[in-house]
Amino acid sequence: MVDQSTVERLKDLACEARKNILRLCHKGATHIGGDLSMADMMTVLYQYGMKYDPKRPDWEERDRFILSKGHGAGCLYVTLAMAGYFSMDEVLAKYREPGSPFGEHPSSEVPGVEISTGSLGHGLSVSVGLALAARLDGRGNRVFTLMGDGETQEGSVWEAAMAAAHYELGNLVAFVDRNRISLDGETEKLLRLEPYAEKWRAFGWNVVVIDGHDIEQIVAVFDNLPPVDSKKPTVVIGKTVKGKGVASMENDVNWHAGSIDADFLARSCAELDEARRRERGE
Ligand SMILES: Cc1ncc(C[n+]2csc(CCOP(=O)(O)OP(=O)(O)O)c2C)c(N)n1
Repeated sequence: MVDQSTVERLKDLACEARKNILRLCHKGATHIGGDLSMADMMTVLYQYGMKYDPKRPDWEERDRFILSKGHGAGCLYVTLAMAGYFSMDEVLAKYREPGSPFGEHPSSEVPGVEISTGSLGHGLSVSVGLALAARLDGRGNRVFTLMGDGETQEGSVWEAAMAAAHYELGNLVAFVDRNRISLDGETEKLLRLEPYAEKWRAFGWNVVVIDGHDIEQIVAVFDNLPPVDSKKPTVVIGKTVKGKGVASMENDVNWHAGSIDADFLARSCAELDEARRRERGE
């Protein structure tokens, strides 16, 4: 079991990540609701679970990460900055500037970004290819991807899910940010996904359902991953809240994307700090 000091460190980092996400949203519009819902899973991925070296983004043995829900670029840039690929100041200076690689969707020109994404429904297919290549090359790395739940309404996702099971890709781990809201409404009203875990299971996947904001539960996912040479791909369905951490944004479809002013930024950062202090019992 993981020690409490690691958990507290990760919680501090997740709080810092949310504040950085808000800073970025003040610089220029981001997909803020989904950035905030994926922040805990992304923090644990990069600060606990994944094998990589920010000084050598092309290191052959690195775990691969594909942000399939490319509109979550804001959270990805913050996560990569906090992981040491570049500085947060650089992201804030360059975000959405003409000619900058730090656009509203991630480009492979950004260090640490494996492929450009933003057109939904492709990340799992690419991840299947990368996991298969790792197997064929005899490499021991894993491939991680993160999808939006609305994104998994795309048929291409289920073709990739079939292929992953067919090729017995136990080195593939897909996270789903199950915040139950898409661009313009609730996933279950737009195109029903439930029974969601059963669907993945029926496609031959190892399924883990967690609270996607509970750091201990996310850490436990990594502590209990099946061996890299096992035969079933793993999907982690993280139950999350869109806009998590900023009360006025939570579960509000209107905050799928947007920008915030300086006053909103200051208030939300104070709200996040206060929540973290309460959590620490201070
Ligand atoms: C192929 C494709 N169709 C439509 C869009 C427009 N779009 C951007 S975000 C989004 C909603 C995605 O919802 P979800 O995957 O649940 O993301 P989250 O709620 O986590 O932001 C849509 C439809 C797109 N980027 N790509």
